[in-house]
Amino acid sequence: MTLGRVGQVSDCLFCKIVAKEIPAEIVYETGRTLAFRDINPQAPTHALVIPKEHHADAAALAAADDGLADEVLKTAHAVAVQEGVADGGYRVVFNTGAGAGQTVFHVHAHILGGRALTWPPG
Ligand code: IU
Repeated sequence: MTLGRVGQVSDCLFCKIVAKEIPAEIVYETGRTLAFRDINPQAPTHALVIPKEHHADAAALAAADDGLADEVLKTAHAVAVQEGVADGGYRVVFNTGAGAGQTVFHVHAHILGGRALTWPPG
């Protein structure tokens, strides 16, 4: 990987969204997090919450141990409230590793809501 500006990786798609180099429909932003709509929504509400700083997956984010994981979760809930799905129930999913379906290796929480969500997930 190539390191670009501090905390970002030049060939990472989500770092490019943070840098506003490629467009995304941003729905919420804090100092250290960004939320935007998933381009291939799996529910009426489907947003992704990312830390602006690059961490490959949830394990790497947890290991950073500097409060950033907390901020990602707080943003996730704020997005659910803003989108009107908090009362009806919503799901926060971190696919972690290719075997779990992770395809973009900049950690992201999927926020899914607005329909009945079944268990177990596929
Ligand atoms: P995954 O957990 O890594 O599989 O999720 C990646 C998500 O990123 C997936 O739901 C894509 O639809 C989504 N996404 C996006 O919103 N914008 C993009 O430009 C790309 C992927 I590439």
